[in-house]
Amino acid sequence: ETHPLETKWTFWFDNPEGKQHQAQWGKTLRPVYTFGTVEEFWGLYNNILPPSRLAVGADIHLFRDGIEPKWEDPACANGGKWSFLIPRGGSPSAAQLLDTNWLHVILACIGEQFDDGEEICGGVVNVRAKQYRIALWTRTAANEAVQVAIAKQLKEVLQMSDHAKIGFMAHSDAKQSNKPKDRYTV
Ligand code: M7G
Repeated sequence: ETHPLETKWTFWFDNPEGKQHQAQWGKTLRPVYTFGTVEEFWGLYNNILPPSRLAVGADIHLFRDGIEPKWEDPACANGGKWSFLIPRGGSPSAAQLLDTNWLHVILACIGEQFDDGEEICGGVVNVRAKQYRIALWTRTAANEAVQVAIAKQLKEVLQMSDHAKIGFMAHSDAKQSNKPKDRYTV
């Protein structure tokens, strides 16, 4: 017996070497696996490296089928992302926290745990030298109420404390500024 997901989902990876020049962003970003059932997901998940094992510079994206993990995609163009950092700073638990949080973001996305599933484009992990970043990309940056509701659910899914803050950045703001500011904070 198989358990179909509401939509298919695709993992995308980016090769850190392709990103040395900003002008090339996205050139090495590739879709690698698409799955449509719970069983296919676990088969894949058990055979790919967790994000904590990837090289600095790597990006993993899990996006709803048909949406490219780029600001330029029509589904993302007016959207933004909720994101938070996990500092690496020598703490062995950072890797574990990353892998657990990422799995929970994946399960919340593919299991359609957000009230407004239409808003959810996908999730991203950026592996960087000093920190990891996890993000949830959504469609409608201008709709504060919807974004805030999603952030609250995300914090519940990740069992984040009320003191921990996550910020929302609109892609249009990220495009226009080197130091973009968060639109919303929860
Ligand atoms: P990042 O990889 O999200 O953060 O973006 P990082 O600072 O931890 O590496 C780094 C840079 O990549 C951005 O400032 C943009 O120049 C470029 N970039 C990132 N994304 C997600 C996009 C995108 O979707 N489209 C375009 N054109 N550039 C992007």
